[in-house]
Amino acid sequence: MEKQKVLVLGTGKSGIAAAKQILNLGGQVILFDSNSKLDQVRLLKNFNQKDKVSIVTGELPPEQIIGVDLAVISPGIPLDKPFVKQIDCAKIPIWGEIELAYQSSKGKLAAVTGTNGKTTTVSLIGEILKTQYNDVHVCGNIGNPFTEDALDTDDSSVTILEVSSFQLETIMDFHPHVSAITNITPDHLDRHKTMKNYIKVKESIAMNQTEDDYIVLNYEDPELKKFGRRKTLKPKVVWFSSRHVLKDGFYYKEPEIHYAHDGEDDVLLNVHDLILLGAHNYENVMTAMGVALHMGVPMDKIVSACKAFQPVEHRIEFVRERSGVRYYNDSKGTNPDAAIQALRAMPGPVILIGGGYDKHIAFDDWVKEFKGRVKYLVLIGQTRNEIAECAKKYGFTNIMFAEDMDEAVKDCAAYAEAGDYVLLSPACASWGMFDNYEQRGRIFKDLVNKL
Ligand code: UMA
Repeated sequence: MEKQKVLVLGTGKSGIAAAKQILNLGGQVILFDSNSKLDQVRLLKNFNQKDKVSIVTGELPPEQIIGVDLAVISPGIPLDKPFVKQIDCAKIPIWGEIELAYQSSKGKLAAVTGTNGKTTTVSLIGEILKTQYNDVHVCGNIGNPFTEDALDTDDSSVTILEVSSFQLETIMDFHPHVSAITNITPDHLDRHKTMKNYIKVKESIAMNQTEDDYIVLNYEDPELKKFGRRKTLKPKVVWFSSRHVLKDGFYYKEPEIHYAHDGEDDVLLNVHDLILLGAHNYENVMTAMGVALHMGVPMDKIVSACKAFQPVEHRIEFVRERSGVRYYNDSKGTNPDAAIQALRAMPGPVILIGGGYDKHIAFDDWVKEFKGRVKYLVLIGQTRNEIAECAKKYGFTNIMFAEDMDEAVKDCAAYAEAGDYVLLSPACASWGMFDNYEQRGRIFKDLVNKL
């Protein structure tokens, strides 16, 4: 990287962290962002005066790519953007931010992808790894870019990464020792266009793994079951199942999680001893157990860490009880499948806040779950008309529209009765109304706490 001229695309968290890594390695950075409204002076405050960094916003003039050795792309930038094609045509290699970090990182690496459950699983794996190793890094799509940590790792370090499909699109040598795919259900089809593409990109997490590595897969996911049985798949497969008793792997049989291996069947824990709720969380626990075991953590430490683990922020997170109404924040429910899980986890009638950015996904499966569960649906964002039409198709008509989260929360409070559950679980991304799902969740919690 020394003396190299690197064009970093995107000035969000990933772009800034990638630029800093390149500067630390002695490179020179041009930071580009297609948002012309960005404040360049504010962006420059991320760097020292002596740093060799310049900023370009709006259009990318052709002269800016002259002499560029490498481009590093942020995950949120689609690869079919004209400026990305322009760089590709100029034969400049394009690495994802994850790949850049991977090239400089040391120690053991595990990576988890999947449509849902990634964040809980990765956080739990992080907690388990900390019981065994001194230098543990938890990064990636979970919120802190891998490039922020990569240069701080050494041979004794252990890194657990959450990787999204966006990040996997631009890997090259990226090679985790243990990988996991939690599940694959429709998401991000605005970007990947077809389910086939989306599945392929998720499966690429294993593309550089060898026979010495491991991949943890969901036995109940039809796509992953096929993938795990593919002859060309090199890593050893560790299965987990929430519905079938397995002869080899982790499985849940109410009320216990078992580990079947070498002709033995060990009962690991009773799920009532977990703080995490719901069958989807038992799947997350089994994924984490599979990853941690093959990252060298003894089973007794794994089990104790699982029992002590608290739910992560924005994932079926209890906010408060007011006048007998319990409020839950599931802002991380950014697709129908995640939102279905949250809805199923609610023990009583639900007033549901849904809607947001349009990822071109059908809402039918989510809406079908409303019957007998949802009392009122409060809709916000770009997808609200589409969701309302879909709900009406299935005979659900208790629908309200709100202009913003403030109005949505007030509507919920006005309609909720003691014993009801108010749930923000939008089945959509936050973009368009909020910067990210974290901001959406925090605004919701603030408004609920102010009621
Ligand atoms: N930008 C352009 N041109 C474009 C699109 C975006 O210049 O055509 C610029 C934007 O103006 C903005 C920057 O790119 O300045 C944003 O980059 P980014 O969208 O990659 O966002 P980061 O802040 O770098 O955050 C990213 C991940 N975001 C996305 O993948 C959209 C974060 O995941 C991740 O936590 C972070 O890197 C650290 O690794 C968030 C996410 O929503 C949580 N992920 C999706 C999901 O979980 O479903 C995939």
